[in-house]
Amino acid sequence: MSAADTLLHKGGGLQVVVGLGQSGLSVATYLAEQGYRVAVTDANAAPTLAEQLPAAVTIRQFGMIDSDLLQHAARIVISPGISLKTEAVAAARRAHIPVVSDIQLFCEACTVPIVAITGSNAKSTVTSLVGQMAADAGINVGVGGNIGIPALRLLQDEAMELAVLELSSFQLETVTNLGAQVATVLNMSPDHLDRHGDMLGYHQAKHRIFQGAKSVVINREDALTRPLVADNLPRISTGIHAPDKGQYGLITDPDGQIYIARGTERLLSADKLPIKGRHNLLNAQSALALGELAGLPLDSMLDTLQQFSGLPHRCQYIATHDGIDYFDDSKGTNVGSTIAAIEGLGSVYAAKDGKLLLILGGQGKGQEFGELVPYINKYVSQVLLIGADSELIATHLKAADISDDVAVHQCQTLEGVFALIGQVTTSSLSQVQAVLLSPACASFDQFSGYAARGARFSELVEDRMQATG
Ligand code: UMA
Ligand code: ADP
Repeated sequence: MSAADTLLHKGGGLQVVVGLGQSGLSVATYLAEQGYRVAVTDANAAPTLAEQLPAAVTIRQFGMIDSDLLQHAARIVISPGISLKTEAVAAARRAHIPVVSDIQLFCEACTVPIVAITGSNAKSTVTSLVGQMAADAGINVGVGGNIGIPALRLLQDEAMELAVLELSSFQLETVTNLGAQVATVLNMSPDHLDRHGDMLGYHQAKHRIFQGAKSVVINREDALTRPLVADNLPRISTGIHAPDKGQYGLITDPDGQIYIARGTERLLSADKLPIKGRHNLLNAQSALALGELAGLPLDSMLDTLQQFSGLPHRCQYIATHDGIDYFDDSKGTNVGSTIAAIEGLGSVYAAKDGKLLLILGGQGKGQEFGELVPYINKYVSQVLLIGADSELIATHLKAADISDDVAVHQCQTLEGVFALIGQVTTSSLSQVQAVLLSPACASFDQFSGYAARGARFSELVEDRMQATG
């Protein structure tokens, strides 16, 4: 007899958790505490988190996503890493069994205001900034979601006054009526198309963040960040141009000094921010606008901006060796983020007649890498390719007319990159003043994640410094 046969009948209240990663564990624990009957299934035969499951969760089907079990569920809670198209899940949906994410359970139980943040890029940076702004303003804030702490774990703090959530398209695709105090889509560029099929599917998933929102923050330069349905909600915009009254933007003085501004009021000059690059000036504005709509005091938010030094693996300065600066942007996992990194750093080095050496590649996620070419042609002299999709990337770059002045090398691995780096950076023709790891790809073909890829990069920089003195 299968485990499913011993279970309750459909509708009898069984909650089936699909996937036993961090979010699956938080869901199973939460639902068991609530007194639900809970079952867990995972394609992995021996998920490492199984030993942390509460004893009350006795039905554990590992080694495959158990279709039979799913058919007996009153509700399925799916992990973000698992596609709704997975056959067992798709069959359950056809049978009209509700499929939700941990975020749905969170928003149904959460009684404090939620700041909800999504976008193709900058989510973690803006989420951390808003969280820090709230904490610095003396608010008991919970920060979680895609950033790494499953949202449901935040509910363990009963004194929490504000929740700041980073949400991925995977977490949003099954969420209804999130009801955030303030919601934003920071920016939209292609990512995860292998899961969502096309930009439309990806856009639809992201825009579920606006359902039931009480106010919104939009990016004036990116029409895809605007809610599609007309509404009269309080709305603040951000952008790189001078802002209208009540909006955020940048004002550039005749002497070149750039300020973050709200309407005509100059709030902070860009050089007071430890985080650099135009993209980070936008990120700072997004955090200010979200904070404003969540009721945070402006002066305190401006203090936070002057303290916040950024997160690891996001255009993070590592070291200077032989006159060359090394930057780890391993979190640059899609074309949009890598464009921001090339532009942000490239413009700094172009001002000194320098070029970038760019390390690209990994798992490509169905993106069009030719979109990088205008930025590469302007700011990069050497492209070193690694990972599973390196041949595909080379083909895309060529088809998009990468300049003959840019040398493209196939290196397979980061170790291969460092074997070549001395040779290409010392060539007087290369003008390389900075090495930038910003792969525009996922890392899972060669690493456990972007953090491991970034850590290996730093190790190899360190080794090179030791070896060459
Ligand atoms: N699994 C299956 N079948 C599959 C795929 C996975 O059974 O087809 C199982 C695996 O064996 C594993 C479990 O599902 O046991 C993993 O679930 P998961 O991939 O959803 O990972 P979690 O540990 O629950 O982490 C998830 C998010 N991961 C993904 O969306 C892939 C984490 O975001 C998030 O921090 C965490 O929930 C807490 O909310 C990570 C991420 O990479 C950082 N996000 C993507 C991104 O930022 O680009 C979207
Ligand atoms: P996410 O959580 O959305 O992946 P992060 O804050 O971790 O975002 O930043 C990931 C990468 O996105 C950074 O390493 C940088 O290359 C790029 N990035 C940061 N801010 C922006 C922005 N405003 N627009 C485009 N790309 C950005």
